[in-house]
Amino acid sequence: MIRDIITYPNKNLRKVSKSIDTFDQQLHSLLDDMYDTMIQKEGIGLAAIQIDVPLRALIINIPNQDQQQSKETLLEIINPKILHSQGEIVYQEGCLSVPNFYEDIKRAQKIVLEFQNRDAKVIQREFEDLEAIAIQHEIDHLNGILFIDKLSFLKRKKFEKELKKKLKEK
Ligand code: QAP
Ligand code: CO
Repeated sequence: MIRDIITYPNKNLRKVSKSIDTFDQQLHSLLDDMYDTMIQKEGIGLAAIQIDVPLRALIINIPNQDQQQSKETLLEIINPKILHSQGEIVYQEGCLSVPNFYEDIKRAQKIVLEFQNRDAKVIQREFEDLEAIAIQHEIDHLNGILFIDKLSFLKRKKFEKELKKKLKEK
């Protein structure tokens, strides 16, 4: 089922999401709905809070070389914890909750992550480049942080100006 995405400045995006301790059919439905919603909106990552559910779950699906998204490479990440970060990488990020705005953000290039899958299994794995960027972006959502919070003062002004313009146009 496709659900609605909440967008900035909806204050629920500032909630700190709660850890998940019940791995039941309801959680599986949530993850399935997140996937349907992300694909329909043409996203590559989504946190549960973006569909207004304040739980520590996120999904990532990076397209392959042919720009195709495949469910085989879908990552479902619950209760993530970054154990190590290393390196730096800059990437022009966007967000389904901040539509039509993109800006360069600096993140760790490689992370070691501990998380659970939908069956509660604890997994430790290393991620790099675009997957690592996406995971860090989505973990920020779990803590109420948006990528626009990481902009310089001037770039943040640029964002607020563009947002005002968009609101006027409607
Ligand atoms: C987070 O972002 C991310 O403005 C996921 O009009 C960002 O899926 C992961 C999107 C950077 C890795 C690198 C944004 C779609 C999708 C828009 C997204 C839009 C349509 C953003
Ligand atoms: Co986002």
